[in-house]
Formats: sequence, C-alpha cells, structure tokens
Amino acid sequence: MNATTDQPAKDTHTQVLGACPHDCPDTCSMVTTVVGGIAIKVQGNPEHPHTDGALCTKVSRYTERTYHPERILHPLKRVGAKGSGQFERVSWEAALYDIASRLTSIASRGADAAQAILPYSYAGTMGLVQSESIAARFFHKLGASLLDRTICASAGAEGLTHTLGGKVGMRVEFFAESKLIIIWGGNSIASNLHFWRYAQIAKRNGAKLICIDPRRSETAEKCHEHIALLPGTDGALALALMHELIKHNWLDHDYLRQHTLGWDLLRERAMQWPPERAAQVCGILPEQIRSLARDYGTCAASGQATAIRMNYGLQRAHGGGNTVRLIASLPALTGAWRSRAGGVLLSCSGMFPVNRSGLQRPDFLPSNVPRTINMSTIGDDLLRTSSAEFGPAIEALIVYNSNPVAVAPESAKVVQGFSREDLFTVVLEHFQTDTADYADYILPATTQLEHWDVHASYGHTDALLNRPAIAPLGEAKPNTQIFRELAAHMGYDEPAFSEDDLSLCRLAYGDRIDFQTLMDQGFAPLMAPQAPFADGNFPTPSGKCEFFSARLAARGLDGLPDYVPNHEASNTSTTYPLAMISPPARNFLNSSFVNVKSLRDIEGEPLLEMHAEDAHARGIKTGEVVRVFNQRGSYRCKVKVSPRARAGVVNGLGIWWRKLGLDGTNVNQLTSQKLTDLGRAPTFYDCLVEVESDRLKT
Ligand SMILES: Nc1nc2c(c(=O)[nH]1)N[C@H]1C(S)=C(S)[C@@H](COP(=O)(O)OP(=O)(O)OC[C@H]3O[C@@H](n4cnc5c(=O)[nH]c(N)nc54)[C@H](O)[C@@H]3O)O[C@H]1N2
Ligand SMILES: Nc1nc2c(c(=O)[nH]1)N[C@H]1C(S)=C(S)[C@@H](COP(=O)(O)OP(=O)(O)OC[C@H]3O[C@@H](n4cnc5c(=O)[nH]c(N)nc54)[C@H](O)[C@@H]3O)O[C@H]1N2
Ligand SMILES: [Mo]
Repeated sequence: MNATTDQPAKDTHTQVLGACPHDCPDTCSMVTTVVGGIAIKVQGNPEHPHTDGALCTKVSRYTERTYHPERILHPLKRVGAKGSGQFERVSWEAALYDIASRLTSIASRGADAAQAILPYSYAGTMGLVQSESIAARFFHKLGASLLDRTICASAGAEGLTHTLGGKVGMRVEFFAESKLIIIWGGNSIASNLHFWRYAQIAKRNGAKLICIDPRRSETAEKCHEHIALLPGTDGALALALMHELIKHNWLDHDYLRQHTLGWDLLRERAMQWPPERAAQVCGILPEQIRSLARDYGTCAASGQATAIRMNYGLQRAHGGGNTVRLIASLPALTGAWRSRAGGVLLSCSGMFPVNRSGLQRPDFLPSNVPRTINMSTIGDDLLRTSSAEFGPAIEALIVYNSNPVAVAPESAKVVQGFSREDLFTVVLEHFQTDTADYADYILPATTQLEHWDVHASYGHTDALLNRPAIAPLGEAKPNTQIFRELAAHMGYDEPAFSEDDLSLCRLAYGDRIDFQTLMDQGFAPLMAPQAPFADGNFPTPSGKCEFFSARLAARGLDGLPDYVPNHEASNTSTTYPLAMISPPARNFLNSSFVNVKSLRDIEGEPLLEMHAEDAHARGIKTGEVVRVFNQRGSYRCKVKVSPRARAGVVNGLGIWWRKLGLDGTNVNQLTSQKLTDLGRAPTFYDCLVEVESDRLKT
C-alpha cells in the first residue's frame, strides 16, 4: 500500500487510503485502487479494526457514483422555469462573479441585511473540512443567517446531554462481550452494519439479542426477540421497564446512591407505569414488557453485561428527547456501566476533540449575531415575509451537502418555497438532485475520491483521514475551494480564506491527535476510557447521571424525563388511522445513491409496506398502486402486503428522489414540520395517514 503519496496518483497503480464520507455511524476506512489516474475500486481497509476489510454494498459502488455519466462537471446556469431542470453551461468566472454580485447587493442594503441569505447544509459529507470550515467562515464574515442543523439527531443529542452529559457512551467494540444486547430504534444491518458484526460475535458467545422496532426490519428478524411497539411509544416502555426493575429489586443501590441525581423522583414516576399501562400505550402485551425487564434485570443482577444500542429511529417523534433521556437512564439503575461491555450507546461523537472554532471561525461573526433558522422548518421559513419577529424574508439560499427538496418534511411547502421567483438559489452538488432542479446556479463539487478531509465518527472512537485518490473530474472543485473563490470575489482578503485543505485537516484536531499517524495509516484511535462511567464521572454539571436535570428545569421544562405522546398519536384520528414511518432503505444513504442504477435495481421502486389486516380492510393487494394521504398531501406508490409491517403502522421506505416517484413526490409529501420536545428536531415518524387503493379513484 502506498500510504505516503501526498498528491493524487497519476499514472501508477496505487492504493490510496481514504474514509467513507457518508452520514452513518460506521465511518469506514477505505482503500481506493487507482490505475493510470482512474479509481477502479474501493474496498474496506483490512487494517482498520472497525471496518475489518468490508464496506457496505452501497459504498462499494462509490466508483460507479463518482464516474456516473450524470455527474455535474461544469457550472450550470438556469435557463428554464424554476424546477424545470433546464440549465446551460457557464464558466466558473461568470458564475462566481454573478453569485458574488447578487450576495453583495443583498448584504449592502444595510445593517443585518445579509440575514436574508441562508446557507443550507447537512451531512452529504461528514468530513470536517468539506462540511463546515471555509463555508462557515464565509457565511460568518458575510453575516448570513445561521442554520440550526436539526434534521437528524438533535432531539437525541439533547436527550443524551441532559442525562449523560454529552454525546458519549459505550465503546462499540465492547458490545462483542455483552451478554444481552437491546437494539432499540435502529436497523443495524441496514444502517450500522459494522456494529452488527460485534453483535454477532456476542451472539456466538451466548448473548441474547432483542430488537425494539415497529418494523420487522432485517435486523429485527435476526434477533432472538422482536418487540414491535407503536412508533413514538418507547418512553412508556422504558418507564414500565423501570417499574419492573424497582418492583423486583433488580437495582444497583450503591451505583444509584453514588452516581445518579434525582432517583427518588424518577422512582416515583416509574411506579406509575405498571406493564399493563405501558402495554396499552405501546400496542404490545404486558407479558412482553415483563419478559424484557426480567432479561435486563436478572442478567445485570447476576453480574453479566447488558448493553443497549439505541439508534436515531426512536427520536423522530414528538417525545424523542425524553425517550432518549429515559433509555439512557436505564444502565444507571442496574449499574450496567460498571462493565466495559455494559451501558448504552447512541452517539459517541462528543468524545472527539474537534477544533470547531478553529475550523469555523465564529470570531468572524458580526457583533450583532445573526438570527438562526431551523433547517427542519425550511418549508415554512421560505414562505415567510419580512416581519419584526422573523426579520427579513429569505432572499438567497446556498445549499451544499444536502438535498432539502427530497429530505425535509412537508415537501409541498418546501417546493413552494424553492419555486419562489424572487429567491436566488445556488446548489453545490455532484448530481442534478430534486433540489438542484430549483437552482439558479449549480456548482460542480468533488466527491470523496477527489479531495482531502478528516473525519470523526458517531459510532466508533477512531479519527480518520481521507486522501484524494484521483484528480477532480471535469471542472469540479472541493466545497472549500468554491467558498475560497467566492470569498475572493466578495473581496474578503483575510488569510483564513486562503488556508488550504491539508492545513485545515491538520487544524481539525491540532495536536490532540497525532497527524502523522492519520497520514500513515488513515486512522488514529482516541484515548477513550474503556468503561467511561464505571465510577460515575459523567460530563454533566453534577458529574452524575442526571435523571433530574436542573438545566431543563431552569428552562421551565420538566426536570424529569417522561413519556411524551406523539403529536399525531394512533387511535386519535379516525380520518387518518394509520401511523406511517419512513426509515432508510438499505441500499441508499438518505437520498444519496438513489441515482446509482445498480443500487436502485436492488431497491426496485418506492414501496409502502402494509400489514395484511390493514390491507384486507381496505381491499388492497400486493403490487397495486395506492394513494397514501393526510391533511398535508398525497403520495402514490406501490404497496407490499408484508409481515415487516405491524397492524396500524405502514412503512414507506425512504428517501427516494421525488422525480423518480409516480407523481414526482416522495414520502415527505406527508410528513409534518412539527418539532420534538427537545432539540427542535423534525418528527418524520410521527405522522398519521390513510391509504386507499388507487383503483377507487379512477
Ligand atoms: N443503508 C443506510 N444506512 C444509513 C442511512 C441510510 O439512509 N441508509 N442513513 C444514515 C443516517 S443519516 C442515520 S441518522 C442513521 C439512522 O439509522 P438508525 O438510527 O438505525 O435509524 P433509522 O434507520 O432511521 O431507523 C431505525 C429503525 O427505527 C425504527 N423506528 C421507527 N420509528 C421508531 C420508534 O418510534 N421506535 C422505535 N423503537 N423504532 C422506530 C425503524 O423502523 C427502523 O427500522 O443511519 C445512517 N445509515
Ligand atoms: N421521511 C424521512 N425523511 C428524512 C429521514 C427519514 O428517515 N425519513 N431521515 C432524515 C435524516 S436522518 C437525515 S440525516 C436527512 C439527510 O438529508 P441530507 O443530509 O440532505 O442527505 P442526502 O439526502 O444524502 O443528501 C446529501 C447531498 O449532498 C451531496 N454531497 C455529498 N458530498 C458532497 C460534497 O462533498 N459536496 C457537495 N457540495 N455535495 C455533496 C450528495 O450528492 C447529496 O445529494 O434526511 C432526513 N429526512
Ligand atoms: Mo441522519
């Protein structure tokens, strides 16, 4: 392996170390084989313990994506109506000049006027450099609105922070030593494959695996037990588990006394949740709850390690933040944290010592700090006019690393917003996505094979480095370079706007991670403790696991976690009686890879999974087209009557490009912009619908 080349390989046969850039807990170390300047394959790095030489199916097609005939390779300017997708090629100089003049004319209208400009970005790449480094500096200097990046994980993040003290938890490799693993709200085989490998080792060593998920997912069917509760009811289940742990005294009193805060209060609340009450809310049997509590309680009481792998699926409903608080509290009841193979993991990204202020330079912000716009309510916010409360209407939108027209909730409003003739939209992209269709300019961005980056992870504790394997295709440029050149056109001459990518890679961890190790082997483990909370030491204000959070109480919120019912609870509507969830498809990564033919062929077409009882009641049969609808809109797709769906819940696997849907829509036509209890996050899986056969309409 040639790990020492600092430049993209040209004519030789080399292997280049990289990192998978995608929004996934696994953050794999990749090896790209390059022949004559062409990347011919990507593979998992066998030297990296978590990757263990294996990539998922989708990322193993990364070269197909990079050399895709539809890659955008030149700047494009809109020539047709907004959304029509008609563009003509222009030069970089013409595009940057025009964009800079448009932004300048907005910003120069007066103090705070630049707030009418909004950056919109998420995790198309998780790279610390190609996401928010030069881009953040640019928007700070400009005085643009700030973006609240809530679309995925902020409910869970707040839940963790107010309980454990941050995005911290078990180290993933020690799940291999656990005796009981609860996979809660995650489909590991689809979206956290390298965790599943550790769970399999544990299983071979006699561990029991239990999955808690409304859908009988690929993962659920491979666990020993599956508890298919109604979406958004996990908080009630967690309270009933506590009830049973208390009733049977499966508690670690010493741990509770020394390392937790608010136990008496939580105890009192949990005692109000006998299994019968929770079973009613969750749509499951009381005996399922008793059995789960017995497994969890007796395993812990006999000194064996019990581990919970929470995932983000359970925090996409109204009570997402409280749900995570309740589940994150469980290991402190039984003292599971005492073992390195016990505890809970949702995200460990808070363990990485990232120098965000160095990368993003908040010191460039104007003294009058601009307003913040929540990315999850972009539909409403694009339609707002200027007001004292909101500030100026959004007049310019610069989108990178995200596809909001496909992924943001309540698409009808998002599309209406993006269609505004008076909105100036620039999209940095690899492909002409649903969002790019609405751009005034599309700027061609490089892929991970064409640029430098460094990565943290939210599912393991190694930092990674990505070297460019090939030269940029066509006229594509890294996001950083696009913002550097835009800054130059705006007349920004601070040295911070000419810092190169390799320097930014070094800056990201400074001397907190050895950069030479990253350069040499592509990854560098953090010095993370093996059993972080064996003796308490939670990074909370009290240093304890905070069942009671004084910080939440000070905000006028309940200091104790509770079950928070869905905004759109099942059985509360006769008009829309079915709950719809829309979890990720195995062969896509959110809306990325949907246009890679070999992967789309595996997924087939947009599909709604429905339980036989619900289908029968509506005269619906597998393979026919159905109309899924609610007060926000309607979406047509094929239906599959499937044991993966439980009664009362339909599963619309995501996230298809709208333009590939039957009517040019996807599931987000139905989701709402209502937010979670904590973290201001979207509630994609808190959504009631009705389904009817499309035959009835014609
Ligand atoms: N292949 C693939 N991998 C991915 C992604 C992808 O699109 N495709 N997306 C990536 C991203 S951005 C993220 S955030 C992660 C997300 O990955 P996970 O955190 O694993 O979350 P999801 O896959 O969204 O949902 C996981 C499961 O939660 C279930 N679920 C839905 N609602 C509830 C509920 O109320 N309670 C419970 N207990 N379960 C519920 C769903 O049925 C689904 O099976 O995965 C990443 N990895
Ligand atoms: N109904 C429903 N909606 C959901 C979800 C759900 O489960 N159900 N999941 C939600 C979640 S968890 C998330 S995280 C969001 C994800 O939403 P997004 O973060 O928007 O993710 P993607 O859909 O993958 O879009 C990322 C885009 O970035 C582009 N990109 C990748 N790398 C680069 C680069 O280096 N430069 C530039 N300029 N562009 C790049 C890709 O081509 C892609 O089009 O969606 C959310 N939406
Ligand atoms: Mo996500």
